[in-house]
Formats: sequence, structure tokens, C-alpha cells
Amino acid sequence: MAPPPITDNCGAAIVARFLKQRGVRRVYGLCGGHVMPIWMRLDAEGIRIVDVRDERAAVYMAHADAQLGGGLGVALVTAGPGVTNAMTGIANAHVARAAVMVLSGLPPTAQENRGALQDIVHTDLVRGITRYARTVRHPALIPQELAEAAARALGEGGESGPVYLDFPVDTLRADVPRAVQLPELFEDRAATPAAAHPAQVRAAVEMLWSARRPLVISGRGAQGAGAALSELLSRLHAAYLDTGESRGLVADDHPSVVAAMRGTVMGQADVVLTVGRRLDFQLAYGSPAVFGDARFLRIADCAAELRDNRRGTLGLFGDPALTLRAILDAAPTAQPATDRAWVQGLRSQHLARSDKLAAGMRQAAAGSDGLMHPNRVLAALREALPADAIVVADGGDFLSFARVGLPATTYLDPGSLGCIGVGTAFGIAARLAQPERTVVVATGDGAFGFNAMEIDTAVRHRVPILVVVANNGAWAIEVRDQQETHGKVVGTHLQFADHAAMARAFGLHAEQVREPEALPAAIARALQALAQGRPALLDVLVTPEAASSDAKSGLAWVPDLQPLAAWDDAERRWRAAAA
Ligand SMILES: Cc1ncc(C[n+]2csc(CCOP(=O)(O)OP(=O)(O)O)c2C)c(N)n1
Ligand SMILES: [Mg+2]
Repeated sequence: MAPPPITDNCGAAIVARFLKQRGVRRVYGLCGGHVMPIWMRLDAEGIRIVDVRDERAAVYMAHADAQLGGGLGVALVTAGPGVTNAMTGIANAHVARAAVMVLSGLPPTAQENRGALQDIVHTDLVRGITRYARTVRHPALIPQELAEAAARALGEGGESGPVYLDFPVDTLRADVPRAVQLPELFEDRAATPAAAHPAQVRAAVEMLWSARRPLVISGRGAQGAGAALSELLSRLHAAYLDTGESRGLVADDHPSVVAAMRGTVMGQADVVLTVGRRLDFQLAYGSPAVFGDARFLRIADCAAELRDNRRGTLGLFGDPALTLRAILDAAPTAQPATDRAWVQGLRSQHLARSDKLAAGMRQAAAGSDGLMHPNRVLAALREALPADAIVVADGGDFLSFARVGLPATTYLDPGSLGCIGVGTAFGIAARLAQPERTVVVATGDGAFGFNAMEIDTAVRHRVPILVVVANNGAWAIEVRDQQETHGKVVGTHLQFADHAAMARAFGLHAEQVREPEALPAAIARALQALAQGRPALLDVLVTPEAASSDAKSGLAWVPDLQPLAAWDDAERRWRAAAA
């Protein structure tokens, strides 16, 4: 007997209606019988289904969509391997604190634990990498579980991050009592965010306005606080560092931006203000070995960004934008104690370094193999891309070159999990979330391979992104580590495969480029294809010999105490001095 047709009041219909009401316009997924009722109801509600080729990519896409769209990113994956495939994406969203909701199905309740097809306890698997993970076994519980999961994902009263719900398929097919479909569960009624306590705001003003060398560092939690942050920097004449999570929040031409002087400014500041930023490996865990006796002041709306590694002199728990605004309102009109010459000096060194880098990139020498330096690709892209292009960087050495060499107001990369392979998926979702902007994915050949099949998704869904593969026939950053640390290279070479031929097979506009002189015209043709709604791929042969800053800094060989060799040495000296 065929299953009864699903109604517009069944569990799956409630899931779809909930998402629709919460403003979700796209769901990324890969179909399967255990989630088919949701799939069909999403379509019935007019929510676009972006069907992908691997569940991992669906979650990466939901992640990028959440970050660039500002709401919930949703992935729908089937039971069993659908969920296990999704797990790397969930882990990545967990570390990045991205507001992702992953939905799945289960065998019918009457077959639970009997050895049913695709039966495995998903919630046990994802528990450690989600804010909330529940199986919803009764249709009447669906509205409240969805509401709670959404609140947790968005970080209402806590830290944002991925959430997971699954539903036995009979629960999805069963009707949901009208009485429990309370409007308050469907509407977005997030608790109103508030600024930190006024007494703490005054203490923060005192600390900032008396600092000689104030440094401000922003992160994920500062998104949405750009205007207040820029104003604070201007009034305080502070130095400013961004760390990838919040790129574009403060304009590059702001006199506080000293990105190219990161190491120096971290060692010289006397007051360090973190805004929604963890003191993770990118910031030397806030260690006094690197920051000296700087005092820390922290502003965040979640515990992880308020007191990880360094509790600091002062921690302001509150909405970052409102708290910064409160600081500005409470600040004296008198000039702060900032040593203006210090900031100006850093700024001019930053500008000199940035100019030197840009000039050097255009002339970077080829390798002994005759292949071009990766910076030649980036220099050509810099020339051709619009100023507001979204940049997605991925890979090992090439990620490192791109992070430094490709300025962007919106930037995504594998993040703190080091989750290489996100590139194409992030690019697709970025373009869907912001369809008016040019999206370029700058990826190593190794990183590209993980989810290369998603170029098919880009074609089928007519998502015009430009994928630039830096083809050096290797996991190059690992090759160098083996050479330098172990004196032997094993299992780290790839082939100089023809990724352009592969891309053409899936319907992209694609070319392989060997000479730097051919880059401008090839990029122009690729952008032309984009303008016609067609994704494009450039497979650029580059030398594996070029050593990136990440290769040189020690990041690849993973020192014991700190992520970079210089910080590791400093940490050793500092610990020894105290012993
Ligand atoms: C999923 C995953 N596997 C392995 C690694 C380790 N890893 C970091 S960078 C890298 C090499 C990347 O190679 P490619 O994308 O070709 O960039 P290249 O260094 O050659 O420029 C590897 C294997 C990782 N970070 N993530
Ligand atoms: Mg490579």
C-alpha cells in the first residue's frame, strides 16, 4: 500500500511553514526517503531547494548563507550517511559559531532499533558539536522544538552555533494538533539585546581613555557593530586589527587599520580591547608572552568571547554594538591619552608594507620549474575584480597568499577548524545570499578536490561564481613541512590535473592558464561568463616552490605551546623566566 498523501497540516508541513515564517528562503540539501515529506513541503511553501552533491557541502552552504544573509542557514540531509557526511560541516559551524540548523529524518518509530535501513542514533554523533540536538518523536512537539532550536542557533541568551533536529518519518507524516501551533512559536521573538551595565561601561571608558597605546581587535561577535566600532577607533585614535571573522567591518582606509603590523602591535599595546573575539590561536591565546603586560578589556554577548584564555581586567557582557554605543555616549569630550605618534607610525609602516606587497606581487618570480608564482594570479585578480567582490579563500599555501594578497570587504575561509574544502560551497551560498555581488573562490588544487563536484550544483542552479584553482600539483604546504622537518616527501604530491577539462564537462566556462601574461584576458572572459549567469573556472598552473607566510611562520608544523614558531619561542622564554 502506498503511504497516505501528506497534508498541509502534517509534521513536515509545520517544519516548512516555520522556516518560511522565519524568513528562510533557501534550504540546502540532498534528498532521501526519510526527509522527503519535508523536502516536498518546502517546495510547496516556495522555499528554494538547493540540491547538492554531498551533505557536507549542504552544511557549508547553510553556514555561508547564515553569515552573509544574517539569519538562519538551513540544511536538510537524510538519515544515516546523510548525517554522518554532514558532520564536518556541523563541526565547522560549531567552531565558527555559525547559526546553522540541520534537519534530518529517522526510520518510523515502530521500526526504531530493529535494524532498519539507515538507522543510527544521530543525536549521539552530533551532540558534542551542536548547541542543541534532539529527536522529535511526537508531532505535537514539533513547533516548540523548532522554536527552541532556532533560538539556540541564533544565540538567543547564549552562544550562536549549529543545532540539529531529526524526526522519525511517521512523525513528519502525522498531523500536528492545531492547538499547539501557537503563533509565538512561529514568530521571531528574540529577546531584546542590551548594553553592558552602566558601571562597567564607565570603567571601560576610564580604561580606554587613559590608555597610551590602545589596540582594538574585532571578531564574529562584532558583526553589526561596524559603525560604533569605527567611531570608537576615530575618537580613541586606537590601533585596530581584524582577524578574518569580521573583515570589512572597518574600512581599509581608516587611519586605525594596521593589519600588516600585527606582530608589532600585539607586542606594544598597553590596553587590548576585544570585541566579540575569542583569544584563540590567531591571537596567541592572549598570552603575556606575546602581549607583554597589556591589560585586557573584553566586550561580548557570549561566554566564549568574554573570558576564553584571558579573563582580562574588565569583561563587559552585553550586545557589542549597544555596548560600544554606550561607551561612546559615556566618553569624555576631552582627548584620550593615546600616543598619537605611535598609531601614526604603525599606520605608515602598514601602508608601506601593503604597497610593497602589492608591487612585489605583480613581479613575483617564477619557480625553477618555470611555473608562475601564486601571487601573480592574485595580482591579476586584484586588477580585475570589483572593489566589493566577495572573496572565499581555501587551501594551504594558496590560502595564506590569498588571505594577505586579495583585499576584500567580505571574506570567508576555512576558519579556526582549518576546514579546507569549503571553497566552492561557500562561494555558491555567498552568491545566493548576495546575488548582486561578484564572488571569487581562490582555492588550492588539493582543497578544491574535496567538494569539486559542487561545480555541478553551481551550473544546475545557475550560480555564477568564479573558481580560481591554484594548480601546483601538491598539498604544497605539507610538502614543505616534510622537506624541512623530516627531510623526506611522502604522500603529499598530487597530479597537475586538468581541472578546466573537468569543469567544462559539467558545463562551466573553463580555461587552463599557464602564462601570467594570459591571465588578464582569461579573467575577463571568465567574468563575461559570470555576467551571462554561467559559473566559470580558471585552472592556473603555479609553482609549488613559493613559500607562503603560513609555511614560514611554523603554522604547518604545529609547535607545542603556540601556533607560530616565534610565539612558541616567546612562550618558552616567558615560562622559563617565571620558573
Ligand atoms: C580536511 C582537512 N584535511 C587536511 C588538512 C591539512 N592541510 C592543511 S593545508 C593542506 C594542503 C592544502 O593543499 P592545497 O589546497 O593544494 O593548497 P597548497 O598548499 O598546495 O597551496 C592540508 C592537507 C586540513 N586542514 N583539513
Ligand atoms: Mg596545491
